[in-house]
Amino acid sequence: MTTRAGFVALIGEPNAGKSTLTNQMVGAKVSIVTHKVQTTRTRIRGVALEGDSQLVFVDTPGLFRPRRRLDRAMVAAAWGGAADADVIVLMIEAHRGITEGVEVILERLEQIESGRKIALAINKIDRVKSEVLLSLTKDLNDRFPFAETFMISAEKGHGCNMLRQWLAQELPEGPWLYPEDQIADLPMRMIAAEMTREKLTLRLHQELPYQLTVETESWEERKDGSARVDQIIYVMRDGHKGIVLGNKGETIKAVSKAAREELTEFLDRKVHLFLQVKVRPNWLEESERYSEMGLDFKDGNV
Ligand SMILES: Nc1nc2c(ncn2[C@@H]2O[C@H](COP(=O)(O)OP(=O)(O)OP(=O)(O)O)[C@@H](O)[C@H]2O)c(=O)[nH]1
Ligand SMILES: [Mg+2]
Repeated sequence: MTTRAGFVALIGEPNAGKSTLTNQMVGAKVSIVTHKVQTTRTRIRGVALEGDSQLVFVDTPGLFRPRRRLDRAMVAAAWGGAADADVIVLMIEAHRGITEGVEVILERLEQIESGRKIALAINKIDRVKSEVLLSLTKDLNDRFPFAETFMISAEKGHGCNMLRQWLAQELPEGPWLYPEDQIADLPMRMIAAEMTREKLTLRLHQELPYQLTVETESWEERKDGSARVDQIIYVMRDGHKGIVLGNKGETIKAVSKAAREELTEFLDRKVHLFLQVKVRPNWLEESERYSEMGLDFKDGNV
């Protein structure tokens, strides 16, 4: 039996649906998803099988014009993911079409192509009429020599089987890279921190989600089979701490409950989750915060 295996990088503007597609392909939630831009901060690998092929999807942070050190490190991680992949899939939002951000990505793609196949996935087709899709497909293919174009709904699953089948036969021959039953390779403490950050991002408004980070401080396996997980939410200002806690602590309680439920389901055992909020005005400039997120601090240098 000839097996195939390799890396498929999903790239695109923030909110394109990269994490949703990763989860759809894996068949489990390995990467957090929100309606807000810049949710994913580092490369997240999710593993899927198709016939004799093992596809390692590399979900990446969205590509945008970075301002802060964190933004630069995120964008560098995204392009790094693309550069290391066997196949690249550029995801575009059907209803937004060719934005200025997409133009910038297309220009840069030419530079990193180096003989690799780059496919186009027009996502969120559930939001537009089919005429829009035809002209968008033409316009994009006029601008870049995509190996193939797919029209998908990452959320609803439309077109995802065809994309997966195509990707599976594009990967190089070789042994599988992960054990058959492995679906992600992020350490559990990071997955748990991401779950909490997702719940915070869903509940907090405006800039606050971009000004906090979550770290798992300790993870204790208990004799009764449960786990005790302690996490710290770093915020930049006292005022932010108050907002994260909420009136009588109701925000943090709701976040904690939602994150605990998700973690319990993921681990299939009881979890005791403890969240603490700390004010750390300069966390965006601390290298340890970046290594905890899975980012390279130096990538953020101007
Ligand atoms: N209608 C519709 N919404 C979708 C589809 N795919 C993703 N979404 C929504 O689009 C939003 C962004 O999805 P994500 O998967 O977080 O996008 P992303 O590209 O990972 O975003 P960043 O991590 O910020 O770069 C979420 O609200 C998703 O539910 C789709 O096929 N149709
Ligand atoms: Mg994402």
